[in-house]
Amino acid sequence: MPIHHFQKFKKSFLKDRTSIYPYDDRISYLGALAIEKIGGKAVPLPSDVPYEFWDAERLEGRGILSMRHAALLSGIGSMGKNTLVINAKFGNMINIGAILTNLELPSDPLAEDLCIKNCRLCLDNCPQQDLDGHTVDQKLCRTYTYTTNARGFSICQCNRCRIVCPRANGLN
Ligand code: B12
Ligand code: SF4
Ligand code: SF4
Repeated sequence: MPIHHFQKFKKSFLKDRTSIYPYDDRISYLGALAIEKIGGKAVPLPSDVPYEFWDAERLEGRGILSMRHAALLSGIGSMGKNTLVINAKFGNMINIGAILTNLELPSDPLAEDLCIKNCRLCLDNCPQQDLDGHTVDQKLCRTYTYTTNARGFSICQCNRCRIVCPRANGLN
């Protein structure tokens, strides 16, 4: 998302569950079309649902691809203890999209670790205490975070682990 749009709509970006991901998916789709135009094969992957795996009892899902791990390996950023990817310029306020392709593309070098060594702000501020520094207890996070507002729209009511991070907006 262009940064001036993001600054203007940050509050709704954080709460939104329904219109941001189609926006991401559209960028991946356009990227895939661009790859096919130059002769490659390309499949855009969904940035949120559908899941590849779902455990209804533990409310635990996995995407077709873990975009955070793909982002780490492609040099976009490093992983914070809140499990979110931190980019040097945009912090953890990035959403990630992915395209599978048969083009052989050179990778960027891995990014430097931006998570602050002795910091625990995200862990200590999570209202559900569902973060352990490596992973997240999805059931605890989901049941607290995802809800509907008075008008029936699906919203994210918690982003504490994202907002409290001193790297939330990058190094600037
Ligand atoms: C399921 C899901 C959730 C779940 C689980 C989150 C999670 N951290 O995995 C819940 C509902 C809790 C969630 C919440 C949120 N989510 Co979410 N979510 C996803 C989704 C759809 C799949 C992630 C997944 O498969 N997780 C399961 C596995 C991979 O995670 P794990 O068990 O922690 O993995 C550990 C091990 O299994 C192992 N491992 C597993 N796979 C691999 C692969 C490799 C190569 C390696 C080395 C290791 C490894 O290492 C991991 C760390 O210990 C992704 C989109 C996508 N397709 O990636 C978005 C995504 C991760 N979510 C995102 C966001 C923004 C959020 C929220 C901020 C939104 C909100 N307020 O609801 C919160 C943040 C909560 C948090 N601290 O994670 C963004 C993250 C952007 C960023 N900057 O990193 C993503 C990437 C969506 C996107 N397209 O941008 N989400
Ligand atoms: S979104 Fe909220 S409940 Fe979920 S891990 Fe982050 S701080 Fe905890
Ligand atoms: S709040 Fe602190 S510990 Fe958590 S991801 Fe940000 S820098 Fe790392």
